[in-house]
Amino acid sequence: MTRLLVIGPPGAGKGTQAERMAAAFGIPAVSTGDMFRANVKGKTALGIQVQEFIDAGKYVPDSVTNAIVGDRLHQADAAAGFLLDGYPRTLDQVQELDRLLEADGTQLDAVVQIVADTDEVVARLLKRAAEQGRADDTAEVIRHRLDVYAEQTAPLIDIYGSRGIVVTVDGLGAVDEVTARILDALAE
Ligand code: B4P
Repeated sequence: MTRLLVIGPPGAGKGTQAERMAAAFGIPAVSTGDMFRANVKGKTALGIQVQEFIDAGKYVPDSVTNAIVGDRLHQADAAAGFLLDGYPRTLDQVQELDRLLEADGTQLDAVVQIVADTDEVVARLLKRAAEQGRADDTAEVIRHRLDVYAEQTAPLIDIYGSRGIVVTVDGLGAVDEVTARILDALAE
């Protein structure tokens, strides 16, 4: 398993599990959310451009997101594989990823869908808000992020499902339990 992606609603545990999966498979985790937040923190030109979208819980425009992922996947450490966390999130991003992989003569091995109900993800994100104060973890912005996910990203699971590469895992329970479920499901 060298080319993976993890998908699920905000708060499902994507970032949390992505780190663990990447370590298990010896591949880099590529998180668009982390890359955007690092740029916002560093006040780079990209950070200044994307901050308003992230703080409002809106998706960063596809052209911007596709460009940073394209650059990242062409770095040497991603040549033998990668784990994408939080990308693709739109149909346009799926098409761009398909194009990138085809150009490299590769394809995705699996799409891990982490499932968690709305009450649980809202509770987790509000807890993170209290602990870390992320600008997009307020109750109102969380609601908007969940709506955007349902409208724009959830339909992508059917696209990958029709390719027969989706592995669905229950995201409830302790972090270690969820990791074990994912690794077991990928080993089947
Ligand atoms: P992300 O960084 O991807 O934010 P997220 O959906 O909240 O997921 P995250 O990985 O942080 O949280 P997780 O579920 O692991 O995106 C942030 C923003 O960036 C987006 O809203 C958008 O503006 C922009 N963006 C990113 N990618 C984009 C793209 N492709 N296109 C356009 N825009 C894009 O964890 C949440 C919390 O739950 C954590 O506190 C964690 O500790 C906790 N948790 C995890 N697992 C748990 C468990 N089993 N039990 C209890 N708590 C758990």
